[in-house]
Amino acid sequence: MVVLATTPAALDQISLLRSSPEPLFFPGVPAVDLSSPGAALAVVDACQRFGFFKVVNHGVPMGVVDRLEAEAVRFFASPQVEKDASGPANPLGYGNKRIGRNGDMGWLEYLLLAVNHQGSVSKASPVPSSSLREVVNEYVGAVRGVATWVLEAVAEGLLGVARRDALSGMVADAGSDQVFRVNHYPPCPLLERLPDSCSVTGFGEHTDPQLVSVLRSNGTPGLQVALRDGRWLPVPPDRDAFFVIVGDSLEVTKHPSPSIAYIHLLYQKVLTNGRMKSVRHRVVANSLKPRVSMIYFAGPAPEQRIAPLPELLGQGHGEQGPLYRDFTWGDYKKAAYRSRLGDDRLDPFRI
Ligand code: GA4
Repeated sequence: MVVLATTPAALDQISLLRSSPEPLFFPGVPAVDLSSPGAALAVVDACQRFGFFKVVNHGVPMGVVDRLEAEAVRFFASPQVEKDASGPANPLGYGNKRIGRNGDMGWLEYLLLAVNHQGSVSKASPVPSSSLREVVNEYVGAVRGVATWVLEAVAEGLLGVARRDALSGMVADAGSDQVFRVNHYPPCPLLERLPDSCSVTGFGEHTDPQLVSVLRSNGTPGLQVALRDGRWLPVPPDRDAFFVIVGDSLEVTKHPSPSIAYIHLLYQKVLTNGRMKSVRHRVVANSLKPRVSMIYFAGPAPEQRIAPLPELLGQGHGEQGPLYRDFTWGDYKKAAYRSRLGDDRLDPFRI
């Protein structure tokens, strides 16, 4: 974080970040072609190595994506008083600069909605208009297919075809906890008044608590992901692709035997003593162009136990006792909402 002698008042309480001094050498964000025969293996590999990848040839009609983007742009351009009618986000609804309940601030406004197990915005969510509700339903219905495909590929890669639904079933469950958010990062002209080495926080660094998140943005850059060595990698925007982010509840690691991959629900930290993590990511503001992103978060039902899948137990990798106590998604979510964005949310669950 950077501290300046005089910070413009509009940026009050929003953290400034130091930009990366030199461009990173990185071969690029892994891209998985969902229509290719090797897609399932590529997904498992990308989850293991980066916890982040993009999918192309995903089959989601671009018309649906464009319609949602247009509706979102219209909503965020509407008078403040109209937007405020769907807020403040608590946690659902329209939010402006404030993220969560514990003092996190970013250069953005957003709409956060709950989604039911059929992929429709839940009746209780404060949706500003019926046209927005309609297009969000259409979009979420399509994009959760991408999340399901990814979860099925991971389960099949690790457990075999008979258990293909071991993870996706948690999201299809009638009580599953799915969330959808649209973020609008307005241009931040104040950036021009800051030293070149400074960026403004759009959305502070964090990991997503759920299983997987599927993100799509317009062509404005800003998203960055943390590499395993802690350096931040700017992700070039791709309007036609979806970015998949591995969440806290789904972490993938490799057994010491190189050919066997294992998936663990949080449990892998026990195995690697915290060396492998779900991917930290953040968004930095842009001085000129607005960024619009839409993210679907696939979470299980509140009573779902977060523990290793039974097949993965007793396969010789239990050298160390569990470092985390048994807990459910409901427990984890409650704790997440008590945390700050950048916190290590697993901490209270350590034995
Ligand atoms: C991060 C992932 C999702 O955007 C989200 C976020 C939620 C919020 O914006 O209200 C949280 C954040 C997210 C993790 C910690 C808590 C809760 C803000 C925050 C400080 C909707 C979610 O599920 O967790």
